Amino acid sequence: MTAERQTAWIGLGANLGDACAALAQAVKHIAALPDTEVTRVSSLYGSAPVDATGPDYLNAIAEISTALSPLALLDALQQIELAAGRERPYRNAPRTLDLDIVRFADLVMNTERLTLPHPRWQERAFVLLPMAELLGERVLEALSDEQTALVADQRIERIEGASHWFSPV
Ligand code: PH2
Ligand code: MG
Ligand code: MG
Repeated sequence: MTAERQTAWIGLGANLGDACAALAQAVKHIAALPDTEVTRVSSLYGSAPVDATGPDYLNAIAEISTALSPLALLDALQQIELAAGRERPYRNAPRTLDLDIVRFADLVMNTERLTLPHPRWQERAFVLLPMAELLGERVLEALSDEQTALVADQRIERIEGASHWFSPV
């Protein structure tokens, strides 16, 4: 039996080393996962660290179609982070690569390892803007006034269109 494919959205971020190369390489690794296809990627964004210190981040979102379970996907993403030299000295430390599952279909779950949707995705411009690019303005229209005010203060700029920073093989 083949498992049904689901659409999921993965947040990519990096603020150490060659962040652009790390993100592009990560998309290739995600595309190479079993039973998984990268269907679209957002533009590349530059953003000031939110709730964190260190250099500016590069951020983007990859939309995938996958037959992996959420936890199998999480395991795979953590392997890709490790291969990119990811270390976790303290919470929100600068990183060579961060891969977060933002949404997995319409799944809502709350376990020790994984909370879906990502608990803070609507409080972060670096997630909201690329998600709105892929899913439309309704992503922003769904925000509360508080959330809108919160993200309005976060510095972010669109650096490159999707086709410039990532070309599918
Ligand atoms: N990731 C964090 C904390 N803060 N800020 C920006 N701009 N981009 C990130 O990816 C990011 C962050 C924790 O994962
Ligand atoms: Mg993160
Ligand atoms: Mg993470």
